[in-house]
Amino acid sequence: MDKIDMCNPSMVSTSHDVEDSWDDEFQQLVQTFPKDKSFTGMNLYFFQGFWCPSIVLKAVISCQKHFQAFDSDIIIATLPKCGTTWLKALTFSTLYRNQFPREKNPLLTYNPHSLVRFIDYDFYFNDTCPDLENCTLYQPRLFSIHLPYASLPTSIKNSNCKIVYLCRNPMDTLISFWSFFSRLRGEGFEPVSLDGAFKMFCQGINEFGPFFDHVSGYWRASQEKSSKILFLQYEDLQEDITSHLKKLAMFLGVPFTEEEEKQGVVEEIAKICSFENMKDLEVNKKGVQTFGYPQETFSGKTKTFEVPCEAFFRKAKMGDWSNYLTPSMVERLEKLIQEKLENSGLTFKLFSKTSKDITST
Ligand code: PAP
Repeated sequence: MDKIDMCNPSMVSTSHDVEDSWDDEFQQLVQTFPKDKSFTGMNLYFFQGFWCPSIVLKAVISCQKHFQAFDSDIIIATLPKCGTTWLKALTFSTLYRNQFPREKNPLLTYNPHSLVRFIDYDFYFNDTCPDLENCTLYQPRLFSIHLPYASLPTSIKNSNCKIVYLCRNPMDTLISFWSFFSRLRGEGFEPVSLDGAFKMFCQGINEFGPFFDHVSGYWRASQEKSSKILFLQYEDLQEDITSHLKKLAMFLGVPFTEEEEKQGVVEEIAKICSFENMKDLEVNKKGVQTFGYPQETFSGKTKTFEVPCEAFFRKAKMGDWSNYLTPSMVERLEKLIQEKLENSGLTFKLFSKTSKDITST
């Protein structure tokens, strides 16, 4: 098995390795796509209106061709660094709560990314047409994906499956993104400059970006199809997890019963999934998360990449951006938020430490 090492700074250029492994037909197809390098160091291709990381481009095309959604499926959709790990934990614990003993939530021993696999970064990473009939631990099937709404496999859009989307204010998303990749590059290597990261983020050049297109795509779709898409914001979950867990359970078709509410099941799930609890679990302090779904059943050469689990748990603080962004950066992003979301009805809570309390833009 080939391993793409996310912890090694050379990961930043492994996309070259990925490209070397593409067959001629694919190389030719990809040559027609505009190319750039993200501030994370990854090669990106502009494809169907978004910046697709080269390591996952083939998987994206495969899943668009072959993924067959069931009406009962639940899909978690996010941009990276918007709270994917948390949403996976919350959805897994809520949806399957009656399928394992309360004191034995698998989250206590597995990282959420092992329990809820990516369609793009896991199942289709090594296999153009994997057998996904019974691929999840419990039923109904629960998957996650980073693709923008417009690029989802058609069967996800056209079936009755449900999508839970989570976004986060762009300032904290950027800082979380930048910190994650700066840390993964390791010591002794040139740090990723925040200035450069900021400029690229504002231009929309980042994994699955532009940020605002991703968020707006799901926002509009959720307005049109509210029973299919639940649109959530990280800041709202942080402010009131209990009522959002109830909303999530209702949306998933598994509302909490009065009895469960009396027994404190909602608070129990919130606590298990809390940042404080999850970051202190042995698996998340010492474990390594492997992506690429290295199943033995997959034939031939498989590629995987690993991320230390602790990297998914940094600070989880709202408004942490105010410790990093300069006033002119803040001004530019605030203008961008206004411009991009004008008349959409969507706003972000920015939670700046420096500007009194909450800035809602
Ligand atoms: P990913 O795209 O690499 O999966 P993702 O989980 O989407 O990352 O986002 C990581 C952010 O969620 C981190 O934010 P920070 O950098 O601002 O700290 C991480 O700390 C935060 N996070 C992880 N788990 C939780 C949780 N249980 N509750 C709240 N926030 C969390």
